[in-house]
Parts: sequence; C-alpha cells; structure tokens
Amino acid sequence: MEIDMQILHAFRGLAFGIPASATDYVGWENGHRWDPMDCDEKAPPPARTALRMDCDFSYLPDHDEDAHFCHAGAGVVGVADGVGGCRGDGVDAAEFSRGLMANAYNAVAAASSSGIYPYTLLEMAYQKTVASTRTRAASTALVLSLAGHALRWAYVGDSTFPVFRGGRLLLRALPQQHYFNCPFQLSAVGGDRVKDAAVSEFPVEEGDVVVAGTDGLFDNVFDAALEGIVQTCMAMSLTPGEMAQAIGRLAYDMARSSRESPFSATSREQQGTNFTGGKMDDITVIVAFIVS
Ligand SMILES: [Mn+2]
Repeated sequence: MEIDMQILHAFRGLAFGIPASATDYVGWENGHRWDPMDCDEKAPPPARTALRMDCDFSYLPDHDEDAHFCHAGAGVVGVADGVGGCRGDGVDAAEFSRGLMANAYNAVAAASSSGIYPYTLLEMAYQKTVASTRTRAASTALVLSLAGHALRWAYVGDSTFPVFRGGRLLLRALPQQHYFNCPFQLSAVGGDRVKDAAVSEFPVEEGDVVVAGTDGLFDNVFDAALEGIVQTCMAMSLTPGEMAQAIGRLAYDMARSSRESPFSATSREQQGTNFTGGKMDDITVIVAFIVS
C-alpha cells in the first residue's frame, strides 16, 4: 500500500512525539486539543437510537504474547501485550496477558447486565489472574466498552486506541510509559497497578470507528497512515474484520520495511540512535464500528 511519506512526516509528532503525562488522552477537533472538561458542551444531543459495537480483529503473531477479546453483545473489547522483557528464565511472557483477557472476557460473559466499567473489569481480571498464576510475567492491558453513547476505557501501558469520525482522527489515547520503549505494565510482583490506569470516557456517534491495538500496530504505523487506511476501507464499505486485516497487514509490512516508522523516529529523537525501519512484534488490531 502506497503511503504519502510527506503526510507521514507532517503528522509524525501527533501521537509519538508527545510523552505520556498526567493527560492520558488527547483528541483533535479542527486541530484543537480536546479538553475533557468540554465534554458536556461538545457532546452531541442525546440520540434516540441505541448504539452498539460491531467489532472484529486481526492478530499477526511474532512471538505470540499478545492477547485480546471482543464481546460484541456486551459492547466490550480488550487488548493486552505480554511484555517481552520477561521472556526467558522459564517465564512465559504470554501467561499474564492471556490471563487478563480470559478473565476479563469471562467476567463480561457472566455479567447479568452490561455496563460494567472497564476499570472494574480490569481490576477483577487482574485480581483473578494474580490469584491463579505464579508467573513473574507482566502485561499491558486495555479494556474499552460502549455504554449508551459513552465509549469508556481503562488502560495500563501502550496498548491504546484512536477514534475516527468521518474518517478523521478525532481522539487518540496516548501510551503510558516510564521512558522510551518501557510501557506501564501490570504484573503479580509489583510494578504498575490497576490504579495507575488511564480511565475516562468520550461521547461517540453512529459511524465512529475505534481501532484498538498493541504497540505492534502503533510502533509501525503513523496515525496519519492509519487515518488514510481507515478512510480507504470506509470508502470501500469494508467490514470491521476486513478493515482490521488491512490495518494489520500494513503494520506487518511496515515492521519488515526499512522505511521510517513511529518507533524509529522516536528512537532517533529521544534516544539518539540511528535505528531505521519498523519494529518486529506481535500485531493485534481490533476494529469496532459504532452502529445503531
Ligand atoms: Mn508488543
């Protein structure tokens, strides 16, 4: 897929030049930063139709330590990335990510009513995973839910998501990291906690597109390129699954190319390295269409 590198360079600072801070997420409306305090003013008038998520995924494993779930009926999705730094020494880096997602999914499936807050789900999943494992592995985690017109989220680390409206980037959850290439991560043996999660909500509309993923996506695909492929897929009336596959394939190709990537750009700017090209990693992409 051809990508206009000029556009990529112009947009490069959008998500990856901005260090994680107390501000967990940033959005753009006509080029201005979206202030969560403006939420009520900018929220659309209440619509009469209920919204739901039409979601599907693409997973292209490298060392197979990502995990995810989609529960379209409850309107909840999740993504987790087992941290590779824990690999070796008999530690299965996938154990914690899979445990978190399996326990979150089971809690959603068992809930008598929808509407569990992502933070609550993440806390429940974390406690269950810690109780059932002796692993020293760690993982990022993101849980997103749709409740009425509110897209709610809780995440720890750099498994994040943008939201597109009319094919344009509207909202971008920023990665939480201690320093370059060291995301916040949950584990049974200390480190970051669920209470460190970025937690908030945003009013979505019919037609909005949410793309949740692990850093295998976001380290390899600039937001501008993501915006371009979302627009192309929408113009072709592709399904969420087809869009997820197209995005995953782009990330896969970028990971293996020598072209500038968000990872190489940030590595050079923040670390002074001469790293070029993409970054090999597991690539998880969940695409959720907000539909009525
Ligand atoms: Mn990863």
